[in-house]
Amino acid sequence: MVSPGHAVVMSRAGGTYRVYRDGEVLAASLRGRVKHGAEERVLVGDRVTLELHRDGSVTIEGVEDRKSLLRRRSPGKRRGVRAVAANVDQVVVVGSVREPQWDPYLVDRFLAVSEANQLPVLLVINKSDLAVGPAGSAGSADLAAPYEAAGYEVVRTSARTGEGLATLHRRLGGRASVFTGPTGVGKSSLLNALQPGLKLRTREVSARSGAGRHTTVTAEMHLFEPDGFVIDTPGLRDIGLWGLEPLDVVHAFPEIARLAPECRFDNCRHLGEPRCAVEAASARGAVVPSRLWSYRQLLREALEAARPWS
Ligand SMILES: Nc1nc2c(ncn2[C@@H]2O[C@H](COP(=O)(O)OP(=O)(O)OP(=O)(O)O)[C@@H](O)[C@H]2O)c(=O)[nH]1
Ligand SMILES: [Mg+2]
Ligand SMILES: [Zn+2]
Repeated sequence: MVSPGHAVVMSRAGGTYRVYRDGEVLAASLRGRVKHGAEERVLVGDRVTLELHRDGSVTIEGVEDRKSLLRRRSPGKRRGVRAVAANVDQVVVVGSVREPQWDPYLVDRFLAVSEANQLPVLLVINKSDLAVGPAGSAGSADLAAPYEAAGYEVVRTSARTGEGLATLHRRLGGRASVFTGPTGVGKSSLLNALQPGLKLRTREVSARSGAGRHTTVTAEMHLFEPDGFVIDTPGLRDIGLWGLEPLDVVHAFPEIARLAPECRFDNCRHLGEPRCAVEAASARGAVVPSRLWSYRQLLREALEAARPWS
């Protein structure tokens, strides 16, 4: 061995890990004793200890304690928890005004997953250049309102015109951020626009509309100059299809959770119980209908999945 050092795992392909250390990226494999149960042992974002060997090979000798863990829980028959990334500081949920159309339920679902992981969230409304479309199409300001009311920070961007990119850039410095959101909304395009050196693969404009196909296929971390890290994910595949537990859902909508102490019942789930403060707030327009709808839909799904006999 030449010199030990601390390093960060950027991606994994089979048994090979790309590890960033002191401005360079090394290919490393797992040392035998770290290898046992390797699937979960070393994750993108993990800080690891390396050994550089005389023959030029590099091995991962150990993994440092994690300060956070982004997890995915598979619903249905193949239940179980899988980790996506370690040491994440914030989740950037990206949606687009059009192409694909803004989908409040999907966006709420991504936000709920971030909340369930107790990670701070930034909401990005991309393709704002398409907001001035045919009469009747939503402007990005309208789309932002329910989320700003709930307390989320919202940034409107366009990878095409550059709108909002300076603001987003500032929010990515000095921390590790995971980009997530439906496929095709421009996650990779935004990252490329913010840091052209990344050269992430994005969907060809001319490509046939392959619904459900992801351009980005695995979670991959990149250095975000000068002092941040960004993880691009194939949104849905990595965290969109999480199974949330009922309790996760109950806490995942901040504006709804804030009202809960005023409900008649301590364990009110806001599904039509008597004297429900959330129901009352919604009747006077203080809770946005699409948010309440998403909450109820996610909670019903979670309750259904949690039934032991299903
Ligand atoms: N008009 C417009 N098009 C954009 C913008 N951002 C991205 N696009 C286009 O949207 C398409 C999808 O962009 P990607 O960056 O590949 O989307 P993605 O979210 O990374 O998709 P996945 O990797 O499949 O999850 C590409 O054709 C981009 O050129 C934008 O701000 N405005
Ligand atoms: Mg992508
Ligand atoms: Zn209630």
